[in-house]
Amino acid sequence: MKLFSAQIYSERRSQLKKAVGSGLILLLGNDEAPMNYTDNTFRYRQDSNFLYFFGLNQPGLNGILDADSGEEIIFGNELTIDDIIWAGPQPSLNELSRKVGIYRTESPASLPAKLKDFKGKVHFLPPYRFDNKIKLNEWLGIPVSKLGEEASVLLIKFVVDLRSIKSAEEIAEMEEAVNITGEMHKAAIVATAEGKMEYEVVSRIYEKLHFYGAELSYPVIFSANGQTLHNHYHGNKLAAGRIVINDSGAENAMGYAGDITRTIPVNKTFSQKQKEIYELVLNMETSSIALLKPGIQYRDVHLDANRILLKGFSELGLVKGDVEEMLQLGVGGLFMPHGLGHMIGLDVHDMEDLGENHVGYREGLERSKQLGLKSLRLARELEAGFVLTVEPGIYFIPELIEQWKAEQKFTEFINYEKLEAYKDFGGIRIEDNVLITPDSFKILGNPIPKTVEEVEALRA
Ligand SMILES: [Mn+2]
Repeated sequence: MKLFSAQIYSERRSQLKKAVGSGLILLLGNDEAPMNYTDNTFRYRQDSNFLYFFGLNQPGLNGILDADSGEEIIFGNELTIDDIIWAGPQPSLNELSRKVGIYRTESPASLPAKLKDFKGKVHFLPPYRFDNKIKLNEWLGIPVSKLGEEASVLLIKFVVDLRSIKSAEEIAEMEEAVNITGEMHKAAIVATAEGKMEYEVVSRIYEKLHFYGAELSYPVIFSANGQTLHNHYHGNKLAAGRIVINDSGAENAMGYAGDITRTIPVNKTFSQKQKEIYELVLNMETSSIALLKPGIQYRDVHLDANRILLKGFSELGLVKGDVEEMLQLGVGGLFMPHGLGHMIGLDVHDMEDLGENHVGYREGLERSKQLGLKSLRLARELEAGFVLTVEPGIYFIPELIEQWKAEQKFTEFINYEKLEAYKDFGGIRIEDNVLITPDSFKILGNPIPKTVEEVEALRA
């Protein structure tokens, strides 16, 4: 198991205890999750908050931090001879805990009494796994349905503050995750060909992923029906003239995520019509990235990407009228019904378990109800040390176009007649992972083919 130095974890915990001030901070690890019976489990994934503060990547652990006394304890079972028979020799919990700066371990059986006897407030984060919900319910006597609202907002806010700023060690891990992801994407571009099944190309993505000892950071989206935003079906045959969206990413050994999207022509080259839309999405992506620096609101960057889309569509004759008015009304939502990006780190949507608004919004910054803008996960002002995705897209969703047309929505702006010719177009998305530096930005990882020329060169 790869770990940062004990000092890094100790400092994170000290900062958290100091910020919370008083009470007991309870951080639950994840257990194994059964697939079809208890001992046949899904791939194990530790909770990201537990990883961040305790580093230990194994099931059966919980941690407490006493903000008053300073005491830090990991609860978990010590190895038995049965564990060694079935899982082989391994370091003891006590030895492992010392590697992350924890000098006291106790049996899981002593945790409920400790929580019950504690006189002050017990701070916990919103649970998302059912077994952890049951544990909190039993230990704290809070109904399962109330656990979300009873979670400590104070703790959530300080965890978000700490995890939002990535250290140099974390950025090195993220570069590695993006570099493995880049290899997956290059393999997919090379493997894409007319007549192949989508899953054949997906198998090349998995091959690279596993070659580098990584796991997926989220289920692969690889589809010739890229107009469906999260399309996990891989059973289509790649037909001439289609374009394929590949949105896939690696999670490296320490749990850091990459999240990259490229769009690939099934033919060896993009058609003129595809190229026009592709260049527009590329312009949205590179222009958005060029704006990134501390202090800028990501909501404004999202809007600027939409402005570029609307200007481009005006030139293509797909929309007409005043661009600023269309931007205000949310006309672009028809073509990009999602947000420009999100924070990324130990989670692909970083800290989404703690609540999207705690991560991406701030007091006075309200979430819009408009299609597109309402799905913007990150809207707040950026700070140095943030890592986020920039992922504009343009999609022609026949059902959505039909619905807006039937409702006569924005008929003064949208040329529905001309849109007919795009209903079988599919979708295009381009995504990179970007670090906010003290005065600008840095795209993480080695470059991955992105321009029309680069993608076509690799397809050839
Ligand atoms: Mn993403």
